[in-house]
Amino acid sequence: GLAATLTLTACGSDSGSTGSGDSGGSNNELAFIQGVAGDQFYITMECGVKAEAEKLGMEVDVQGPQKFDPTLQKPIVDSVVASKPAAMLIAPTDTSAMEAPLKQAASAGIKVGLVDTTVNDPSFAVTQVSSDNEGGGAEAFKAIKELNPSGGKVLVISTDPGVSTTDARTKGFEDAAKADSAFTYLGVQYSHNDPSTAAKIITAALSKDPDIVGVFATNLFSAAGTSTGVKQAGKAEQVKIVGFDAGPDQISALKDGTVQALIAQDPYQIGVDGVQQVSAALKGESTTKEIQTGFHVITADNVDGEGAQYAYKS
Ligand code: T6T
Repeated sequence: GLAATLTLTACGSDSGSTGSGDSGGSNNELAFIQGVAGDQFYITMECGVKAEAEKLGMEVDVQGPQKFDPTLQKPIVDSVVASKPAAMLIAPTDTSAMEAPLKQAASAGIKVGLVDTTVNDPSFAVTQVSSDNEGGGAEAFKAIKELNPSGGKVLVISTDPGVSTTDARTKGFEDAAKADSAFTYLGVQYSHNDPSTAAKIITAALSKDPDIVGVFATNLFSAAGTSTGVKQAGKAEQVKIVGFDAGPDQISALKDGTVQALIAQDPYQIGVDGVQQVSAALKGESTTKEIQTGFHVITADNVDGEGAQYAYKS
């Protein structure tokens, strides 16, 4: 009826359904396991996964843990392995803890593709697709330097150590900050992907170092909490915030001047590439072991123009 046909999905009108299931037999089932459910980055990736899966005749089952946490993600992997899909795309939540369960999935004959994050030894995977995270961290420092040409104290607020993406972003920022004598690098603090913890971290950091000039928040939830904390401290003028990711809240924060720059990833393309690679592996074709997707800097200057296209879906 009308209600069903008018159901809106994040991906738009043509991506609510997945493959028809008649083109690959049982060899067409793809499990997509997100880093965390409800995250606009993974929602956008899901749209890319579903669109490409539909083209290639694959059926997609999407699951994600309630928190970005290997103790919650591992049981999902184990149950997916038991259900024996042909392929799995996953953003592992920890470089160590998720390695053995995923190796086991590959040993069970499932074609495993790592999307976004990776593990310490990904040799079992048919592909790894991610942004240039270290480069993006360096770019974040460049943006902070442009906003504070005379330098000063800078801080990183990240998620948890052991997350490949945010660790790489932190490294990229840290190396660039330490190499610039005008800046004092105050180090990284971890918010456990919780905005209210990120807000508490920046509040405490500002009371210890009231002259902080810049913060790099390494993902959506770190950035959300950082902007709340800086705003509440009444320091939005002084403290320049650069955040990784470009969800609707980050775009709003950019427009209202709380955040000065966003490093937007291309999660849709990560999903598309991931599906293409596992599909190739299923057909016995060669795969690309590592694929790096780009990022785009969004500022007040381009947010209403070219930058708008890089905003994530919600
Ligand atoms: O930044 C993305 C993703 O790349 C990262 O691995 C985890 O956090 C996000 O999903 C954003 O919340």
